[in-house]
Amino acid sequence: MSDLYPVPEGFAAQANVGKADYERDYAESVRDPNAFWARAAQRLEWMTPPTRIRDVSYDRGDFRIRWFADGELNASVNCLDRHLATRGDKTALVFEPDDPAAEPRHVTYRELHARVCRLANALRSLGVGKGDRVTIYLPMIVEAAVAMLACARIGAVHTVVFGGFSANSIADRVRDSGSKLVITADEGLRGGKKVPLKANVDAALKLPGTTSVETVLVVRHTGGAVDMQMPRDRWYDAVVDGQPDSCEPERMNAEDPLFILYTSGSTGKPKGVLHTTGGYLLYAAYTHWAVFDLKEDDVYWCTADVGWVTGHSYIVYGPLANGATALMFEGVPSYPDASRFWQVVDRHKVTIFYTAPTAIRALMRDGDEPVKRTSRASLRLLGSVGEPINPEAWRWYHEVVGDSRCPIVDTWWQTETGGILITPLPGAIDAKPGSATLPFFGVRPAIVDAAGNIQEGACEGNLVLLDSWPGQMRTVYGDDQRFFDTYFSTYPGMYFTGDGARRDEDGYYWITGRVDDVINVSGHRIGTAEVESALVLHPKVAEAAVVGFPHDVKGQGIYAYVTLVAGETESDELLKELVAHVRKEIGPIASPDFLQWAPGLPKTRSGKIMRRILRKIAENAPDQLGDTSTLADPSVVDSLVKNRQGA
Ligand code: 6R9
Repeated sequence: MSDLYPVPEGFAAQANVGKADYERDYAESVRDPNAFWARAAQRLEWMTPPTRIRDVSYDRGDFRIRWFADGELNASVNCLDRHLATRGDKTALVFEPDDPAAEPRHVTYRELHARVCRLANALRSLGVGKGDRVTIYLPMIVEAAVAMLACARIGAVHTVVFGGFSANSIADRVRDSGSKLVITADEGLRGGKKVPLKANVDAALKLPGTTSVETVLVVRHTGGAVDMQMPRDRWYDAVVDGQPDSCEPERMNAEDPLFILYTSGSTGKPKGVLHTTGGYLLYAAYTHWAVFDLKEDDVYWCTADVGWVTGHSYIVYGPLANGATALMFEGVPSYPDASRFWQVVDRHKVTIFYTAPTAIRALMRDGDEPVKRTSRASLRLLGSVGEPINPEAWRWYHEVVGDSRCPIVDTWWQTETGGILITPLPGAIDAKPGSATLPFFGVRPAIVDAAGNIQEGACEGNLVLLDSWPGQMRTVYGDDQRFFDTYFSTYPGMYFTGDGARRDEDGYYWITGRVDDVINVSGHRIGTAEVESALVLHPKVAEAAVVGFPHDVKGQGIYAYVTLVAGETESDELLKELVAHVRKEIGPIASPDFLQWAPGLPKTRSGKIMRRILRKIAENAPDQLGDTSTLADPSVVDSLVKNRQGA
């Protein structure tokens, strides 16, 4: 096959996992998962080593997912204490500020350990203990990692909320998790613009159902003015400085919760994805070491935000559990210009770089010059995550960014999976642009048809996983039934990913995108139902239908059809007001790209909105509407086609 990028020989010769290792270990991992994962578990430092390894059933009535269930450990000890003897003076985190003229900072493992211990002690002094929930709403600063690890140290369950979410979204997450404490900052800084984090928290905590929060810790970051509401609000420094810089870690069972992270699904409010301590940490660490071919001297940079799962697993837990040097970048790829990423690479001699296709596509539009004016000689491996990468962007990433020298790992996974499931191992698996290639150890993907029949050979259908892996989510926080219904009821006995995929004649997987009502906007998951609920909350909106459409840079954009309450008039002002309303309800990341007035929506006679038709109109393919004979009123379609928005 011509479009194959073989593993470069030099890379293969030094790789952590070679071709023969992959083939042998993968075979063992699926033949005898207990033996395989018992051995893998030795990567972590356990207070009580596990003797029970895999305990899983996907069957209704007998449903359980447990890994290492009699083991005990502490995640922060694994990420910090155990490195002190050998890596105490090694840089754990490099902080690159938004402003390129500001000084970067280097935090050693010893310093990070002390900072985590001080905050952990402070949290205990504020009455936070094992099992309590803590909401973290911080910019990409070192304190975000410190806060996560301090929670882990005392057994508190963190729930990080991305800084691009609004007050309403914070309130939803605080309410659902029952958080006792919130850690935020005065303001964030992105691309020179201030983000009013503390003000958003203040607004969130005025909303009903948020009284569980007793304390708000505020990191002084930009120095901007904030309202401090005493005694609820405390300056982070005032509470943390003066605490002892050692702190007894909590003994956690492997199956004790580590964190909750909210993510969008096809129905209702975002789900609280719950991950536990042992399996998650092992899976994040193991994949980070194998997929990124981690070596002691690497400088590793993942450009994700800690508010997403990629930041959890591949900025904080995986890299730090492995004793790596990880870079945290506060800013955005386009500030002050399109060369920023590569300047940061040169400045810190980054060797491994992991980003999202949307960033690559955006930078590609600015041409090769902003890349070529930098050296990038330190780079040896590139990664991609968050959405399918189109072959054109893959080749540009490979040829222009990586000077045709660096392998690319296209890593497929989800918030729910905790870590990477399908990916090339860079020293073992030849790449094909646009394919996530083959499964990681222990992962058993399959493709099923609509009826759930497993397909053989080259085929296309829905992607399922036939067995568990240690990093799998354990439940939807507070809603075991929703967990089972969402992931295990569509195809009994299998985990349904919500993604479609194709498998080629070499057994390589090509993820084709979501097959449910989830839109992937710049790698961020947004449920159409969430945007619709936000729109209908507006008093002038009677009904709304939201679909995704192909977008050159974002992958997918958001297209909203809105029917007004009788008597209300369509106007450009109202259109702007509705977009602003969605930003307020969910956050800027959910802003519709296009909003079209819909005097009527295409519905079946039983009243179901036919999104298939709305998607085709949004993507400007009115000749592909398909069967419209079941429509209650076919005339609404003509008027929608005629008034379509966008290019
Ligand atoms: C890690 C993360 C998960 C959804 C997933 C899929 C899409 C992620 C991908 C990819 C194709 C890749 N996705 N990585 N699609 N190729 N390499 O992104 O988690 O935010 O939960 O999104 O993202 O559709 O189902 P999350």
